[in-house]
Amino acid sequence: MHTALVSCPFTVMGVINVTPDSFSDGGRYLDPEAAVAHGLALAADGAAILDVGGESTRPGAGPVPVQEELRRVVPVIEALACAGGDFALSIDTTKMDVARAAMDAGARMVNDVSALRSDPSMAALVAERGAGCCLMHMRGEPRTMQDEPRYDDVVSDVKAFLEERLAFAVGEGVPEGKIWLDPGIGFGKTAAHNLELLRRLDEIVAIGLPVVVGTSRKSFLGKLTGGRAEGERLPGTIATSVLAWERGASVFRVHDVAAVVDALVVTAATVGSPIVGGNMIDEHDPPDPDDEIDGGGFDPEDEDEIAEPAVTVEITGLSLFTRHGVTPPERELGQRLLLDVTFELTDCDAMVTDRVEDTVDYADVCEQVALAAQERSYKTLERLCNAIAGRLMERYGADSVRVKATKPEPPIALPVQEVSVEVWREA
Ligand code: HH2
Repeated sequence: MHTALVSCPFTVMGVINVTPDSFSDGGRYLDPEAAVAHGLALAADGAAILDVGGESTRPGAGPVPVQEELRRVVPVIEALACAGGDFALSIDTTKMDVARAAMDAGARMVNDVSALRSDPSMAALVAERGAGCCLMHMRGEPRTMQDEPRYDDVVSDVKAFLEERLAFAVGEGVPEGKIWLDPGIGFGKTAAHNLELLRRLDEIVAIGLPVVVGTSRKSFLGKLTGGRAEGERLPGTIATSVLAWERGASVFRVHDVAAVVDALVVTAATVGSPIVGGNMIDEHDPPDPDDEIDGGGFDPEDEDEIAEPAVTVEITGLSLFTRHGVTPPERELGQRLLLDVTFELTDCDAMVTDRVEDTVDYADVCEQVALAAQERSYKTLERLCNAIAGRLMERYGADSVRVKATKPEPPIALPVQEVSVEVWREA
């Protein structure tokens, strides 16, 4: 079992192609037993989602009849759901009948490379089942998509397409919090288009939903490296995944899970969020006994304990997308939360000096709250609030911190406007 030493602010989706003709691994997992064993190995390597597909989308690929696609994917999904584990199952299909059977068998997410265009009833099915959904950009259809692809501006065109598809899905009843977006690397795009999309991925990320990137083993990586074959494109897959993470992508659909997870863990640890006051946060660190120096009790001789003027900093309504929840799919798909934080400082020189440098930077506070909330997934709002409180105390030397997390329209049977949890900590 792969165990990372730092928290992982990303999700890796392992590819299971139950096909005879997929571009990089066609025929290897056509046998259901081989596909299931492969899926379990990918999960052990760190894949939080297993994406099972029974129809190749490689350029020039023809359609697979629905009965054949069902025959390929359903037994594999059933067996993986039965085997269980800390992963969610996704079905890579454009057909509603396949998506429905896959969800009956245990899939919780539909990865539709047509972005709900191929089958008009797909959106309603996804909404009705409360499933997650990945909307991907593709120009045309696999058979013809690589015939001289042209765009006015590939990034703006892809972004407009994804925004339109997002509005459609939401209009059909799929909650925004269940939707991921994917620029569709290699789907009706030249190598230059793919590179432009990766370079300017932040423009797609700006839509505000989790962005999926699938560069794994794709042909533009071969072209860029002097014609490397599919099996030799892992360095390119890693380079593009790391770059996409740095530009804001959060989900990576890959064949070589272990290597990509390692690369992203190291990247996140190096440039990412888990740094506080110069120290790497390690959940396994024992508490520091020096924290207990003051044994408590009021001592009138102790200047530190004489009441001083205090400053209260309050930030309300910070809207964030976080990965918390009780079930693995909830944690993988994430949900929107509103956060209110209040903290008290006795040591705030700005009260006297009136210098901006002597107060806290509110933008930095919001950033710290977002980093603490998003750097890993939590099962409970209590733990999430506590992590934020700890981060604020450590960074600003706050004497007390109050963090409130509010979840609008919680998924419970009775009509409730919102639920919230508040955690209060004192130094
Ligand atoms: N790429 C492939 C298939 N499905 N889904 C999403 N969301 N994003 C992608 O980039 C993507 C995808 C193509 O890869 P693969 O499944 O390995 O190949 P094939 O379609 O030939 O089976």
